[in-house]
Amino acid sequence: MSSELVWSKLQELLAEGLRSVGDATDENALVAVQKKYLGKKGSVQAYMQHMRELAPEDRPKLGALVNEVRDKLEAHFAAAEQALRDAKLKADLKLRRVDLSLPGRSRSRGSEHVLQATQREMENIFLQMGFEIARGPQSEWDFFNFEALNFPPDHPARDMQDTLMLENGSLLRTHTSPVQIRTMISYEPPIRIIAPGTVYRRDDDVTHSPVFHQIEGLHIEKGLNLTHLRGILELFAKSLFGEKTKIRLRPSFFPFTEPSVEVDIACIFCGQKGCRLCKQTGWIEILGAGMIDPNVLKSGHIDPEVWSGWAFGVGVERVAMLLHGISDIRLFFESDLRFLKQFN
Ligand code: FA5
Repeated sequence: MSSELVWSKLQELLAEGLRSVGDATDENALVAVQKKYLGKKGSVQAYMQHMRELAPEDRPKLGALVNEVRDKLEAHFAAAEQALRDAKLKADLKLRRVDLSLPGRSRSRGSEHVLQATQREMENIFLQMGFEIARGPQSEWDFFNFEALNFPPDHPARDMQDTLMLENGSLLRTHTSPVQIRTMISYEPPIRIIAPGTVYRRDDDVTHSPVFHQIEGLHIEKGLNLTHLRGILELFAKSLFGEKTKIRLRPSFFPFTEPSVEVDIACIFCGQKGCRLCKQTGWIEILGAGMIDPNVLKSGHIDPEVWSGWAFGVGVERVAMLLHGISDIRLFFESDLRFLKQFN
């Protein structure tokens, strides 16, 4: 083929390509045209095969011309593609009508969970009294959860708190009391801490949840006795439930305290006349407490001849139920917004 012929054929090809682009009415058609003219095996590229037939001085000209044709076609394709997209968008927008008179969609704001708020309120009371916050792990060793707290290996009190064992031999802690031992081992007395956290037990009814929260209190100082414990707990109950709130201490048993007590508050629902929530007794239990057993102080490397201490463990859910008059503990964990929103 002579070079003149190649030139004119290429010009024809360009004109034909441009026409085909103009005829393509949708994206698929455009892609097909693009492939036909510009693909690896496309018509423009095919002209390079004529290179060998040309005089050597004409060959660079052919390369330049093929490039020029390709560039022109490419620019045309890009413009056509954009035009098709614009047309599609325009048609799409035409179909949608924005009704400015409709109310806007507001985003609902999250808020603190009622249990979190209750825990914070309880913590603040003790923080104001000079207690500090300590924390311990939820997967705990038998030593801290039971052994150091004076539960002998076969003690029946372990059964009451039966819980999940983990593969590495630890367990899900059944109370926040292990933080007592961890704190005693790590700090020199005097010690005044509260330890809030999640605990786990094999419990499940309207007032007992398998996962719940406690706040442990621990005070170690010289010369402490039960009246100090009583004084602090009375102040705590009055701050939470009101100035007129009465508390009572009942003898109880915990392996790690001696003497041990269970603390009740006078029923705030019926004014002690007797109701469903206090089971007609006029009193509602909120926590366990006592003077720390000397064996426990020894487990914590503290000399019981020099130091004495008291401790308590209060249930956060129990307090929240009392504060808000809730009779089923499971409501806290169901994440039903109709229930949760009433506390905002
Ligand atoms: C204890 O857990 C002791 N560790 C408390 C303690 C600490 C005593 C320091 C002495 C010194 P108890 O099992 O009674 O005790 O639980 C304490 C409180 O946790 C209860 O009064 C109750 O408020 C709450 N509680 C116990 N079990 C559940 C449960 N399954 N669901 C919700 N709250 C619970």
